[in-house]
Amino acid sequence: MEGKGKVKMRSVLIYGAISLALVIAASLYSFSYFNEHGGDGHSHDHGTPQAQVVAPSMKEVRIEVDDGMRFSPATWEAQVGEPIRIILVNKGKVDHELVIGTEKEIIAHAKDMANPNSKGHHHTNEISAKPGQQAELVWTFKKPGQYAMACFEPGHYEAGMKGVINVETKTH
Ligand SMILES: [Cu+2]
Repeated sequence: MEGKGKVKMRSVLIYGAISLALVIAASLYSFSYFNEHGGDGHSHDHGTPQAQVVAPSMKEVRIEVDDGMRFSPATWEAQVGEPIRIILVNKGKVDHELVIGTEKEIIAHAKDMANPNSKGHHHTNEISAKPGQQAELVWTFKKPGQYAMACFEPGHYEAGMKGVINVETKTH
């Protein structure tokens, strides 16, 4: 009985920590939003990423892009259930984006982008960065397998701007 109580207490603590992190992340997010978008009259909504919960211990994957139409690294590993802070750093002179998902989802997205009627359609699995800027997204893979990332700025995907993420089940 005592053991059960302990487990419950721990989950309450974890829940509290997560809520706190959420509040902090949300305020940081809105702060940076105003810094980036404030006053220039250019409000281009890229949608709110899936989650903005950034814990200090969270695994980070920093992906650099430039106008060479490549992600660096283009291949990386992740584990199922592990939240990853994906940081897209644009060192090029044109906009770049990172769309993440299964190969199927990426291809569906490519088709969607090619359809002129679906412009302005944004997803939670997508971030974009202007030249010299960076963007980030917290992402958790739910199942093992091979996933893909791609940039759908016009012509980029076709030029080879794509990558692979190998997701494995955590082994203890
Ligand atoms: Cu690109």
